[in-house]
Amino acid sequence: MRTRITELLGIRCPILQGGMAWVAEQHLAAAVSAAGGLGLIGGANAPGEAVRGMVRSARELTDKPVGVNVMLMSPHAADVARVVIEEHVPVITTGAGIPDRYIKDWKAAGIRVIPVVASVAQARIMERLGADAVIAEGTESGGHIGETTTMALLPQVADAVRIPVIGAGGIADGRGMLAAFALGAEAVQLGTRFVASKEAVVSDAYKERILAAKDIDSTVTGRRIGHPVRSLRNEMTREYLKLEEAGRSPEELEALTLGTLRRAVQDGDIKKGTVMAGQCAGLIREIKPCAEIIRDIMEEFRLLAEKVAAYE
Ligand code: TUI
Repeated sequence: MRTRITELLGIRCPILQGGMAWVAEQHLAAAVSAAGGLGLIGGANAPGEAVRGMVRSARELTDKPVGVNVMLMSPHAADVARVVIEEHVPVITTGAGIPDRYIKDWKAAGIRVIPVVASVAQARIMERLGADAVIAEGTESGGHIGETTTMALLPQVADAVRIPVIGAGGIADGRGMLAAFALGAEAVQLGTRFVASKEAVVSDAYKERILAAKDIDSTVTGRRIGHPVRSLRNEMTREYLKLEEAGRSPEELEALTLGTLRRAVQDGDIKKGTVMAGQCAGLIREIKPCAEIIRDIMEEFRLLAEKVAAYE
């Protein structure tokens, strides 16, 4: 299958894996890339040298391209920005900010740069800065989110920019992918679906919690402090929302969640840890290998596209 994104990235299937903190390490990224999509290593809050290690490990696992997501709010963002150049990483996605300080150097190094945006204004800025494409991420996503739904955001971003657009937020199967393409996307990015994969190095408790999730099981913390994060409802989110409602300070609320994503991902503490996941968690019923996830999505996309095309 060919779109401007498959051509730009040299991949077989227009499916990217989100650069999720603590989850998107070398095993997951390599598995997605080996299966024909684009796997990414999530820089998150990791130091540059830790990211370098993951990039090199991924290269041992696959000869297909693997990208890096640079989380711009990280204290190590500048460090990671330099390491990706030194390591000749072919593709960078960015999140939680505008990569204006780095994009020139990345482009000069021949790197494809694909920022995540949550609004039309951000998409226009990224195009002006020289981005190769943008990922329009709706509020259905897990983790740090914007306000607008994928359904409304994607076509407005597609109308606003000439560079190709990748759809993200709430997509977990071929139906979601076809919908995103109808809205103007030339690829999709999936996060939650790949957390519940065989290769993700994530506690069984976290994966099982995604399988058990219903449509209404996620909630958003941090809206009042301008830092909205979507995760599955548990003791942690209840405590957070209670304190947020009581008007506690941003510092106190930040301190409450410190280290809690790692606790859920690695230790399997899904009660007091933070279980970031998108609204599509309720669609996911089975842990599958990444190759099967991608194959099933592509097959469903094709069958459904034919079915839709047959309507008069
Ligand atoms: O970045 C994400 N999702 C994330 S980052 C993350 S790490 C974290 N952990 C705990 C608390 C906070 C963060 C977890 N999930 N998605 C991409 C994304 N980027 N969503 C929204 C944005 C975004 C936000 C602002 C992009 C650009 C932007 O520009 C800033 C501005 O001033 O307009």
